[in-house]
Amino acid sequence: DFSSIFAKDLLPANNGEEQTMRFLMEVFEILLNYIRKTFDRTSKVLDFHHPHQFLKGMEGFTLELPDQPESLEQILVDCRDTLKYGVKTGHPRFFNQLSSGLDVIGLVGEWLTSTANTNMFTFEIAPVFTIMEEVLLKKMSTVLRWSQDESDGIFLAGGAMSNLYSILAARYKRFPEVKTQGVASFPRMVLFTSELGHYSIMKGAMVLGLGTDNVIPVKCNSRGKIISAELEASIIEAKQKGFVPLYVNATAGTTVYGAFDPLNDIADICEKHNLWMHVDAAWGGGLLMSQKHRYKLTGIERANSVTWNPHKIMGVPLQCSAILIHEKGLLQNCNKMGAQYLFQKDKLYDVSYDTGDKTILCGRHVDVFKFWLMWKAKGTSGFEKQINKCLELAEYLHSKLKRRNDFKLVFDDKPEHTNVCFWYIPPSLQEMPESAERDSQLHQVAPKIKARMMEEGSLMVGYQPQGHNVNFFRMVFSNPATNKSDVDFLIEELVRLGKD
Ligand code: ABU
Repeated sequence: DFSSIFAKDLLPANNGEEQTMRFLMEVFEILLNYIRKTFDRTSKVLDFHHPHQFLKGMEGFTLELPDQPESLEQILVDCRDTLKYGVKTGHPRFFNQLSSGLDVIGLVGEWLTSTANTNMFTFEIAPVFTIMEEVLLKKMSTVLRWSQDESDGIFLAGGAMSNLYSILAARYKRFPEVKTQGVASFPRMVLFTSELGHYSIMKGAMVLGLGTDNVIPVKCNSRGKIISAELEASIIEAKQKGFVPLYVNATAGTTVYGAFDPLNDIADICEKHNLWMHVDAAWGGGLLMSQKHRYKLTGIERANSVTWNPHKIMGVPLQCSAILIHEKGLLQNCNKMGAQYLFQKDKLYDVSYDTGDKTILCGRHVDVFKFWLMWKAKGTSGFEKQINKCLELAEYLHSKLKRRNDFKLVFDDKPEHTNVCFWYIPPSLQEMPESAERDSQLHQVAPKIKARMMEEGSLMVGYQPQGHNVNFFRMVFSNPATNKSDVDFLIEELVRLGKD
């Protein structure tokens, strides 16, 4: 019973060790229970409540902050409730996002990281973690087939941030004076990206003062890949208008369709017109670990920069995202401010390991330990098996849906990544001829099913419209806990929830 024990009684309080140990053991029990439930298919993926219910407080769970300390008994209740009302993203039937799963070694890595509670800016205070980062970046560069002497990088807070850094590095490489003079002194720079690429390229252009109007979307073919001829035509047109084509973002694994752009063709165009080639492989990068699937990213070795998120299909707990730059020293020169209170040059060790000035941040979370620990525990071959399994599940779902007339696939051909996009066609629409009215009714099906699945908590899958396609489901596999039985369940559950 912790009802008369308070935070002040825990370490560093005198004689606080016993209470601290008892309290942590209780917390561990709560976490272990949650982990058990996460993998239990009879347990719900979520216990849905609306925002206003959280704000009002429910069943003794209030989010209001008190003026006086509450007992550790209440703190334990709060911990239990926080997990109870959250979403079990490691559940084998959570398919909502590109990042899912609950890797026990990764989790241990995250616990240890929080316990160490340090900052990545200097070797001085993170000696082990800064070197681990270096080791991981080198290993990832080797997987990219870049020479280690020419590669660099840093772990950042997500793929959008990594994409932003790629634009920043590209601009600095072309116009280093922009660092001191700002954009006003320079010609209008334009960027190119797939019309189906991630919206973070637009955000990057906005943040860096280039402007979203200067991001030129490039048309894709029917499978969602950039049409290289369209890219080259857009570059030539931009030059004729007097703009400076700076950068192309190619995508390896688009967010919705999972498409891979033709990287070698894009590299040829970038070389010909002297543009920086970035590959957003946040989602697709993991496939490089698979001998069977890595051919889909052929040409990535020619990129100037790559975004790769191990927190997606590699299953590393959030967050873990890297920007890799194919030029040593560029990031440091681009972002360095040399604050003397932090980056003193006369320290006792090799200060090139004070990597914090490669970023536009000051403080930086340790994202590398869990990834390093998982790589040790699985080996490269473990990641390969995990990723191959996810792709096999996507093919299994695709082949099952292809044989049914109550589902329609967005793409009939075999999935390249684990994205499988489809419509569920309820009985009332099955006999209805193609028409605007049918499309309008079909558009409402996925959101209705999604609302029912959230209320029931039996699974979670995302949906969206895309271009001329009305709302459809996007299934993605990235959770090692998911099996074929979960795919069978998904189909039957969508039929059940989709009843007219
Ligand atoms: N960074 C894109 C993640 C989107 C998703 O999980 O669906």
